[in-house]
Amino acid sequence: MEINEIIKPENLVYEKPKLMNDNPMHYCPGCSHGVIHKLIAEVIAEMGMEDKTIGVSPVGCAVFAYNYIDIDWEEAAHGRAPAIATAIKRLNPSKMVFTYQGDGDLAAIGTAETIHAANRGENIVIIFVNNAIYGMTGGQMAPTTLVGMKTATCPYGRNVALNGYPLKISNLLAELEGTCLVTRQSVHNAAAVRKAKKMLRKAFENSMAGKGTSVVEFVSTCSSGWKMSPEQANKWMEENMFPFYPLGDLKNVE
Ligand SMILES: Cc1ncc(C[n+]2csc(CCOP(=O)(O)OP(=O)(O)O)c2C)c(N)n1
Ligand SMILES: [Mg+2]
Repeated sequence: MEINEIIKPENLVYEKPKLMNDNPMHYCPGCSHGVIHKLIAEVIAEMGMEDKTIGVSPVGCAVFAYNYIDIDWEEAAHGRAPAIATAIKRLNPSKMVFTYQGDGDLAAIGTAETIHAANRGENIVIIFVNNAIYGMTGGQMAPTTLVGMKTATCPYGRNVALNGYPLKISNLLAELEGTCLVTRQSVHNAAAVRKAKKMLRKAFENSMAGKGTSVVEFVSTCSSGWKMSPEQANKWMEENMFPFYPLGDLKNVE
């Protein structure tokens, strides 16, 4: 095939998701947020829910998520996304509603909102991007920071006696009656991306079927906050994050 033929959009194997617009992303090289955005955009379009989806943006690095995926969005104050999503979904049951939250947002300042929305079984999807750090504000310790992991506020490493244990909040959420799906995924390689997309779709379908709350955790990198190259960060995540936050379903009610 001639090169001009190959680069015709219909002949390309890879296509940018239709819902992702052309705004340049502000994320750092190697950041997991961009890939996760892409999966969300693909799943919404494949479900034909472009005009019926409302995302709730967080406070954190993904605060500008509304700039990149062309659906309706609502911005929430730090940690309050599940409460906002509750109101949106209850007032508009025909809409598909999801929150997008970092570990600081979901597991620190928003713990109460997260646990109670899930315990009420709100028909929403909670997308939880766990990079074990407060990325946006300069890499401070988060509830999910691993023991021994160095951050701006624990430069000698997280110390259990001082800082307590890392919080496996997805495990807590899986214990609640209101959740129907709690799964831990990642986007560090092609196989993981495919698996994550499948679970994301299941989560969105659950919310429309009225099955309760679905939680999709993404164990993620923060190369800037971790002070590593994107490649080192992926490797570090595999070696350190996955043993503590193992990938797979914690709960999947058919
Ligand atoms: C009420 C309130 N408290 C604190 C902040 C400062 N703040 C902004 S982002 C952030 C942490 C975000 O971390 P996380 O949710 O893990 O997202 P990430 O940036 O790592 O993706 C904090 C504490 C704020 N914006 N509002
Ligand atoms: Mg974070």
